[in-house]
Amino acid sequence: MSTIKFLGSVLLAVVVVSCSTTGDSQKDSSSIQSSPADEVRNEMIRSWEGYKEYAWSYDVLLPLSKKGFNWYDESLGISPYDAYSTLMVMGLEEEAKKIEEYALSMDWDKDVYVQVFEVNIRILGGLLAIYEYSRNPAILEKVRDFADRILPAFDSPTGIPYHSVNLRTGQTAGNKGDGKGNVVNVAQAATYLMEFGILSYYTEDPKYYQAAKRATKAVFDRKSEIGLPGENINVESGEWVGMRWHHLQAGVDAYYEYMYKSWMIFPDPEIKAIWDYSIEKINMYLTDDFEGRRYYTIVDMNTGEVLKRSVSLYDAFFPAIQAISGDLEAAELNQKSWDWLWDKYGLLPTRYHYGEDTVEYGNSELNPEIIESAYYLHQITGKEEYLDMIRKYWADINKCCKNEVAYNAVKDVRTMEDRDYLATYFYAETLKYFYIAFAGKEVFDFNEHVFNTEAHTFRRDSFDPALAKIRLGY
Ligand code: DMJ
Repeated sequence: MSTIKFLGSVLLAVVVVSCSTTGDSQKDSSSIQSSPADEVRNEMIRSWEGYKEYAWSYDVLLPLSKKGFNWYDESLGISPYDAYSTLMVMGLEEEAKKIEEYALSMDWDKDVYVQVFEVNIRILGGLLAIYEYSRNPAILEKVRDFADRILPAFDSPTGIPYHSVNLRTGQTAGNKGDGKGNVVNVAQAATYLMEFGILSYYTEDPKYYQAAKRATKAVFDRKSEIGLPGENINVESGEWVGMRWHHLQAGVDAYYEYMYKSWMIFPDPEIKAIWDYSIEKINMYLTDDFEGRRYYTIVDMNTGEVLKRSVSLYDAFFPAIQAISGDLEAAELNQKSWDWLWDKYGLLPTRYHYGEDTVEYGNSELNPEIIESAYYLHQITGKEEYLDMIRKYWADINKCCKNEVAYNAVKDVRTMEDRDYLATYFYAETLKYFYIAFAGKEVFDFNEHVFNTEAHTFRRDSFDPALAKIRLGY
């Protein structure tokens, strides 16, 4: 653990200073830490000040060395896109306005290859959230410009996007790093229905949603005889590559998440049919009740045989989707297992082999999924136990991972050794879910919103179902 851990007595003073530097005088009373929601909000202010002071214009904050880091040769300035909707939800409009101006000043004519999946959920999702809140037509033009620069990636024989695309030239590239050529995982192949649907709705141009839908169908249509997709697919041949296994983990997760969530705002019957079919297969083959706990496991896509009793912290998104799609019993059982694993280490390890009770990858980037699911369950069931879980997660994250500037990842949850990194989704998701869980319905009404997979927030009533049918072309 870092030697520069935050002392309780110092907290209030730092927060007061931070609040006064944001210019958001409208809610400065929060500098008096009267509630957990205020505490989270103050930590957002402090952590955002940390990014601005040490890493502004970089993609990511390195909070221990106090500098910035870029994903590529050129910065995309990702963190602000991820911070915007959280600042808005917290009522920090003046800070958010600065990000709107920053977004307007951004020139996307950059000679850089970007990962289509990652920039879609973070930058396109973030830009759409800026438009959702501001209704600034110039922002919509920025969104369209950015989307048109990544759209060439979908021009493949299967309709599944290439791994990366050059923002200036539209040239595409496969995932060369793994030596497999034009290969993407299922999440990279088909996590576009929400952002592209929202963009089609606002621009009244169906081409975005149609590209996203074609990609989702391309994956779904290649399911095995027992109805399961694989994990990695060649975008040109449509062949499954590597291990023929299936799971709900990173590499697949948001494929399922977007089927259900996009249908919530854009009731396309074809997508609903894909979801209905898929959830039945998940329940049939992936469900694994092991030593009294409910898991969703790794199986052979062709036979359904369990290949490895292992989970990753990303899979903790699933209780949220189970809960919102109506399977509360399974959602609660599943969340119990995640909470049990959290208690074992005081954070979730990236990968845990529950069959052997061993940690496979011990690192944590303070990922949001377990908090997200506890939040959904609290909202949907009203049970206090889920709020208690969230209180515990907040206390533990503050214990392990708070530093002088913001928060940091850990190299291993067994040692809590610090890692000098703060993922951009800590701003978009982790702090947002804590805040809205504590702040309650008056501040943020769960039933009125839908979240993209990076937790960018959209009002459900922004999208009229009859208009959606026309604008998205289904
Ligand atoms: C986020 O970037 C998104 O939620 C994505 O879908 C997978 N998980 C990370 C955070 O863990």
